[in-house]
Amino acid sequence: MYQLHRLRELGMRVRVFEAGSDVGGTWYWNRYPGARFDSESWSYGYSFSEELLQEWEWPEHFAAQPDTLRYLNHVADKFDLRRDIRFDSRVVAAHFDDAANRWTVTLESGEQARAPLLITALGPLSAHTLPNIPGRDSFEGPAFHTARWPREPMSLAGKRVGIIGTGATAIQVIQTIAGEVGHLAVFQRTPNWAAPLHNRPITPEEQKRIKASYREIFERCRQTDTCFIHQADPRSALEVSPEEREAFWEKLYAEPGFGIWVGNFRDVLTDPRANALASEFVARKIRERVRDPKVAEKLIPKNHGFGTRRLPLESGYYEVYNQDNVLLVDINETPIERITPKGIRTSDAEHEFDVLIYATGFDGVTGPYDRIDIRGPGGRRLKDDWAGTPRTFLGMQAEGFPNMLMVLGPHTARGNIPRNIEEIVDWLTGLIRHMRAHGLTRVEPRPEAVAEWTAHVEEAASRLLFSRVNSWQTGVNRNVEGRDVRRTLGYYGGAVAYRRKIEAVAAQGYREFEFR
Ligand code: NA7
Repeated sequence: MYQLHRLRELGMRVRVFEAGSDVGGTWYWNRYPGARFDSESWSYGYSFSEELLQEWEWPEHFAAQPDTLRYLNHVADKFDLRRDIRFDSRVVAAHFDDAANRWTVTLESGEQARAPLLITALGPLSAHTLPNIPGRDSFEGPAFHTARWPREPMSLAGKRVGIIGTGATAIQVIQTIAGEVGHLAVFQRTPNWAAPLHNRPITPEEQKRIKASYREIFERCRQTDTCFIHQADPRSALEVSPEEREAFWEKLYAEPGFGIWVGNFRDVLTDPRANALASEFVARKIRERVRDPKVAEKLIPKNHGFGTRRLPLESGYYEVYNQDNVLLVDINETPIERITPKGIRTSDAEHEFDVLIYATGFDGVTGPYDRIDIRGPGGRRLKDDWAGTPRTFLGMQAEGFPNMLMVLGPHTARGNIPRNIEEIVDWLTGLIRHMRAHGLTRVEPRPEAVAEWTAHVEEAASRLLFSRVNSWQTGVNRNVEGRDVRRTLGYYGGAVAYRRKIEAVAAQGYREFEFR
């Protein structure tokens, strides 16, 4: 939406193809109960329009999905974006015609459109995946992925519900529905570390203060490596006294948002010893909150350290397991054998359900690209090029795919997504402006620039503990063929370094690109 807005400013004709029936992307598709920001609302909207900032009121510090969807609709209306968006238009192919210097985009309906420039804004988490479990289609009741929650109102009150997965999504669903369902069985393969969100409504006084300080808020986001308001503490967890460490962690655990993740001691996410101490602290919290010690142990990750996967934030998640109507099924102990017409059969029991929920995640970052047949000159397929790992320059262009520009592609800095999006869109808009000013019609990164950036991306990721752990962030999704090997899908050298790099490339006249 922001890219459309910026390109219009250049006087360009733009056509946006959107698979959904309306605007919203992630917040259009993910309508499951409890879906909400884990990021401070007031740091997570668009920053480009002062008027928009001043007129919009976030009701809560961490906005719920309906509010975010309302916000994105408001933005679409305010900037009159809909007239250039074609909804219900899933793109299935994009082929580059070398001689004509044009992309041809094909929709599911067979319709085609041609344009000199193709911009992908596919979202890193839009290709949802279902588990490959025998009998999956045999279940007689409603069964759906969280990203395809039924649009018509559906009450879960008193129902027997089974949910597969315990990622950020599942945690939001579980804590939200546990109080109303008759019975809830959670099928867990890997427990995740989670910490309290501490959400609450924004008071009128806070609203005023927020509106008066947007410039400072966004300036602060510019200074942190994740673009969140939280910045890592410069101290090492290992150099402070145990009392000091404990006090700091207690404080972080009691504070809202991602502070405990990205505002922790500087080495918690890089040094295994510091990480082990932080993990032990959070494990203790879980043990305190879950009454049955056996269940508590199952909920404590043993094979990955705190924060080495995207940290889900929770509101009463652990206490859910103290309820009589909630059962945690560790599928490592009792594997799922099949889905049956009545529910789920594990190695030791038949679980009967009225509703089955798949909170089984996404084929992250490259998945949405793999699902489109993208071909460059000579029929070169992006999917083949990226079969091992993606190769990009700045995460904004792939080698061999002229005039295809990516918003939030692989290898860009990621954290506070709207901040990342605005930065990339502004930069791409600058590149396009440069091309138009110089009469250039074709852009492609130089192979040596791609090689250098890709190597730098790999090197930066290797310093973080998360790159040794399987997750969507490291490109592992065992429900997708060939996606069982870890890859580097983001730039983890920090948003500040990323910005410095992209600004330098622009300031020096885009020398890493070949233009025609
Ligand atoms: P995640 O974080 O990828 O979580 C998916 C969950 O589903 C995770 O617990 C998986 O277990 C589980 N899963 C996936 N496939 C299976 C099968 N076949 N059997 C059992 N369990 C399975 O996705 P989310 O939607 O929760 O969150 C994605 C992002 O959205 C999140 O990081 C935020 O940025 C917002 P596993 O861990 O693979 O063993």
